[in-house]
Amino acid sequence: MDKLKIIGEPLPDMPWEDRPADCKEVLWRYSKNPVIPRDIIPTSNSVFNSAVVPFKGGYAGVFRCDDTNRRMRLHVGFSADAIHWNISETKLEFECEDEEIGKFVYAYDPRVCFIEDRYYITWCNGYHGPTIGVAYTFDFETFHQLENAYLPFNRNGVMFPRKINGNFAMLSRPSDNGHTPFGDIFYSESPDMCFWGKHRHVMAPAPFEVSAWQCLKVGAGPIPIETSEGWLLIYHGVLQSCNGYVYSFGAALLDLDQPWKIKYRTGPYLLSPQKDYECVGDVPNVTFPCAALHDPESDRIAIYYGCADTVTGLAFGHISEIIEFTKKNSIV
Ligand code: BMA
Repeated sequence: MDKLKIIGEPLPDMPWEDRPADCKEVLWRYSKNPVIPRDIIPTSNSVFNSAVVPFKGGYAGVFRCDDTNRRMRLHVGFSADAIHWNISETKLEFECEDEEIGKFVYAYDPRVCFIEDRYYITWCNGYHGPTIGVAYTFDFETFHQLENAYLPFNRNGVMFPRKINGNFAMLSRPSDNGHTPFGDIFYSESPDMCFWGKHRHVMAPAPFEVSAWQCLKVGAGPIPIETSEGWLLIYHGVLQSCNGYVYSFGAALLDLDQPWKIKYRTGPYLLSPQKDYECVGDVPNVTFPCAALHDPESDRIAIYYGCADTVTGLAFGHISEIIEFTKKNSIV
């Protein structure tokens, strides 16, 4: 491969640990996982499926904190090192010009994406069932809520970090009102972050006999990373075992100009629930990535993933190795 080019701001101080000597995997886990415990704030039952970004020389995040009523809430947090987090004890409140849209029902699985001059937050928003809520902030203090992107039911709204074909672009996964035993990833564009269209199919679950970990449903994970090999998308896939759903994750490379076209897609998973904290919790056997930090210069990536719907884990890797692995083991 020609010299790989990775787009993004330098992040030399991002969280990092070298690959352990005995590790042969593409990704390896942070030795002090889970990086965020379930009870980091007094009222949280669990903190998982959360989004972190570089912010003002440190880091900010929007965290899924289910409370001890087991209600799904978002909370803002800040950190100097992206490992030790100070998470607000009060839930994130959106400001919204339209009362009907701004009426809070529930919020979960946030993603945060910096585009041009602000941070956009997308999340699974309760509006007659789950759909994709959208908001923006400049400072992680005031959040302006916009129209929901889609009709219900939808989950896993993940924005691209720049406009594509002159439009904002988002991946999502139409779903049902329950635990959705199906799910494909779709791509949509918007000229104004209000009206979404140009919907294109991106990815279906894989056939069981080809790649079983992703044979029931798939959904986009962190914000895609732009590289000279295409958009690097980390996505989750689900297998249905006799014991329930199992959530693992893999990678795909999407065409830069037509991101609904998949160039490569991993057959083997990159990470699956194997550690106790990934297998035991409120929902066993879930590894669910929602954010990644990366440093183009050092080729490093740190992936934040929810573990068993209870705590947050961190895994490390090299972008070039993930790309090489994806191309070598592609099922496309
Ligand atoms: C999905 C979402 C995620 C969750 C996963 C496993 O449908 O609700 O938030 O991590 O199920 O329970």
